[in-house]
Formats: sequence, C-alpha cells, structure tokens
Amino acid sequence: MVFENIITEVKGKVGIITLNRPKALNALNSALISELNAALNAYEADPNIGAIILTGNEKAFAAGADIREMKDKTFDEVTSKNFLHDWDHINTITKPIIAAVSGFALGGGFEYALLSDIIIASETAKFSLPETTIGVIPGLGGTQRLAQAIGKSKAMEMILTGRMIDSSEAERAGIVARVVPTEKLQEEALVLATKIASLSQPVIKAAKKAVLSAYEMPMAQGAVNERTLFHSMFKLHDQKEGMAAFLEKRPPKFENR
Ligand code: DAK
Repeated sequence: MVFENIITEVKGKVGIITLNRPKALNALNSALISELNAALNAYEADPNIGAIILTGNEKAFAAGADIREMKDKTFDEVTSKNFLHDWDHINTITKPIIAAVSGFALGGGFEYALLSDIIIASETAKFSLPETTIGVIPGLGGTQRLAQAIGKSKAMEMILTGRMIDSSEAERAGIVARVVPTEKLQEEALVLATKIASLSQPVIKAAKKAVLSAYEMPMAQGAVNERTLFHSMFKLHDQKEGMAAFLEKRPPKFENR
C-alpha cells in the first residue's frame, strides 16, 4: 500500500507505523487517520505480524488533531456526520500496540498513545491535553483514559489547564511504562515488540483482552472474563507446547494455534 501521511515497515514479526506529517508536527487529519486505519487493518489481518509499533519522529509523536481542518466546522456538520467517528478504530485491533513517543504527544496525539497498549517514551517526550486552551475539550477518550491512568486530581489539573508534562513526570504518574534515551527509542520499542511477537499470538491476544476488560467492566465481571479466557487457553497447541517445553528445559516453539 502507498501512503502519503504515514510510513509502514515490517521488521521481523513487528509492523511499524510512523506518522509522517513532520511540517505540521504530525497533526492528525482525516487523510492520515484513514491511512492509519488501513495500515492497522493490514497488520491485524497479517498472520506474520505479532505486534504493532505506532510512532512519530523525534520532535513529535503527534501535536493533536489538525486544528486547520476543525476550525470552521459547524455544530450541524460535526453532529450530522458524527465528525471524527472513525478515529477510535484502533480499539478494534486485537494485536498489541506499542506507542513509542518522542517529542510532543498532545491532544488527539496523546489520546492515541493512551489508546495504545503500552507507551514507551523518550527523555524528550511531552504530554498534554491542551484542548481547553483552544476552546474545546478532549474528544477521543482522553478525559476517561487519563483519569483512569493517573487519578482525578492530576487529570483534572492537566485537562483544566492544558499543562504539559515531561517524560519523567509521565513515568512517575504511571502514564508510560518506561523512559529511554531519545536515540534508543525505536530500538527499545522494537526489542519490546519483538519479545511480545515471539510469544503465541492467541495467548497474547487473550492477555490483552483480559487486561482491557479491567477498563471496560466491573471487577467481578472482569475476573470472570479472565477465568473464561484462561480456561480457553487449554484448547491451544501452544499451551501444551509452552508447558512441555518448560518441563523439558528447552525453548518453546509456538505455532499460534
Ligand atoms: N494542528 C494543525 N497544525 C499544527 C498543529 C495542530 N494540532 N500543531 C502544530 N501545527 C503546525 C503549526 O501550525 C506550524 O505550522 P506552520 O505555521 O509552520 O504552517 C507547525 O505545525 C509547527 O508548529 P509551531 O510553529 O507551533 O511549533 P512550536 O515548536 O512553536 O510549537 C507546539 C509546538 C506543539 C507547542 C504548538 O505547535 C502547539 O501548541 N500545537 C497545537 C497543539 C494543540 O492544541 N493540540 C490539540 C488539538 S485539538 C476526536 C478525536 C480527536 C480530537 C477530538 C475529537 N473525536 C474522535 C471526536 C482531538 C482534538 C485535538 O487534538
């Protein structure tokens, strides 16, 4: 596939998507999001891909939705066409997604990082939800996911003021899994994604689904969901193989089935 706003690349079993509108600090517009959704679908459908990396460049992961594209929209237009309705398509992807963030992750850019499964950040990463400073509020789940990630008081402070935080504050607050030197970000993201992609795909998908249920259902229901998923692992060749390999003191050979 040929894209204009993103670059795709496969390394081993890892599908990489690099946002590529550097002149606009990777501001997200409709064309970019359609391409992103197409690339995500292609990796989701490709049996050789076990994990996905979503990244930007050193200066910006993404500085939010494209303000030029939104500025003149009327209330009727945004409601009748459910403006930006396809932006949460990433939620349908069952393979793990790692956001590798350097530079600005603002507004919708930060929300895309929060929609990913793991965020690893470079030392120069900066996060904020600045929507209130331009006359709107977050619209891609940021109010919900940030509050869940860091608690009400800090989320309120960030959202009501638009304050930008750096990578060490983001790490302390639990937004990012890890901070790495800027020049090592892509390498570290690839090591992490490659490790995940080396495991059994159905097992990894079940683990992702189980963790996400912590955000989507009450605890008791989430625990039942986890138990059902756990039991379903015993239908897999890879469960037999993983346990046999452990006992036989050899590396497992997973077949994704
Ligand atoms: N949109 C459009 N262009 C942008 C942009 C953006 N968000 N961010 C940066 N740019 C452009 C600038 O206009 C500038 O273009 P030229 O003037 O050169 O043509 C170029 O990128 C470089 O930016 P600056 O000159 O401003 O660079 P600085 O280093 O001085 O500042 C900055 C960097 C990141 C601090 C600054 O650019 C900035 O504050 N950017 C805007 C950040 C922002 O407010 N983002 C939030 C946008 S609202 C939804 C889904 C998503 C959303 C809502 C709903 N649904 C599913 C319903 C999301 C909303 C948003 O993200």
